[in-house]
Amino acid sequence: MSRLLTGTPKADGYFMPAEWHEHSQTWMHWPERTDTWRLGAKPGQENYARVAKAIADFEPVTVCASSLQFENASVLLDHPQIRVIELNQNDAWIRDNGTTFLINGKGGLRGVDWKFNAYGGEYNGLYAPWSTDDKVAHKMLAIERCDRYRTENFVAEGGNIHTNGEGTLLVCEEVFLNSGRNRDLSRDQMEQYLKDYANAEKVLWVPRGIYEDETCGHIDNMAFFIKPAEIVLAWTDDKSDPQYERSAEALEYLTSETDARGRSIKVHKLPLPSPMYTTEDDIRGIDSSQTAKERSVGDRLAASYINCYTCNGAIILPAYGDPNDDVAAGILQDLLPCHKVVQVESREILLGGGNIHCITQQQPNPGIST
Ligand code: KQY
Repeated sequence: MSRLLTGTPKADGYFMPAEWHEHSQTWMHWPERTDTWRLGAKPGQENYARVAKAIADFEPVTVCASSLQFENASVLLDHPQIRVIELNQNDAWIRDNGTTFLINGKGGLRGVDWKFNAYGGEYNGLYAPWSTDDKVAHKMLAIERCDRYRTENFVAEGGNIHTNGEGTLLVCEEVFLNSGRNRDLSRDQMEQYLKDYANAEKVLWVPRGIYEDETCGHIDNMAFFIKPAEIVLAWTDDKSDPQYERSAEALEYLTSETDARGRSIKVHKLPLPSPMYTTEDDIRGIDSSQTAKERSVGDRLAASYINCYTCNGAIILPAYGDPNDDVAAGILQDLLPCHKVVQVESREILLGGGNIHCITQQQPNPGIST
């Protein structure tokens, strides 16, 4: 069971720990919808399986598949550390429709069930319906017997919330200020929700995310905390690329900021891969539909190495066959010498509009203090 709590995590002493806090497990979905994932979702499933197995070499993984896909997923995910369970979805982005787990430093584990509207609801959402996705967080918490906080009047996705686990959140402004999310709330009201439900004292608002990111610019494609007062930022030196001014303004903002404890933020630039575009092959085999985002040849893909995932002892890093794959891996390896950087080719996930961080959700070990 999962009781619905009426207070806030902040009032109850629960907080969102940093992604590097030890995990009990990682959660993922299993892609299925054929109007988003080409060729019956088979290449997408293979890509999800590669990510799941890479993580499972370091920690247990739970993959949620629909009843139709349970058997198939179980075969493709054969690994001693992976369990497949039946749990329905509208699409396969558990970073966003899943719970944000919270701990209290005394062994307690709870979760936030953010209201989810498929990245913009009827205004500019990416698919419809999204009601099954909006129940995923509750179901995860029920499976884990954890109590739940629900933000019925505040839409948020986990992909737009990073934390250093020490009172500072990192979000992207263009997502929260987009009319499809919380048009009746002011920025201050949204900040208060974030502070109350992730339990933080300070929110860093990066102005914009990656150019043409269909989520409206999720922070998990643009920047993340690698250490409590150190952030890695997606970067290009190409001033003719529309991404340049986005990265430059984020750099200027972050380097002028401090975290909740008053520490200056150190920013590490992580190069982007060369711009990538949707090809005819990428489009072929996507089923026509009125209820999912249309994809066209020549669309700029929001490829970034920032969309990586920190698990116990490793960073699972997107690879694209670009010369910067190894540059990015080297930078992260130098920053985190005790983690193993594991590169997983992820173009197929990118074609669905996200990447490795978007398809994973960490469950922190509540017995470990931060
Ligand atoms: O950026 C993410 N956290 C998710 C990407 C979702 C894309 C939906 N098509």
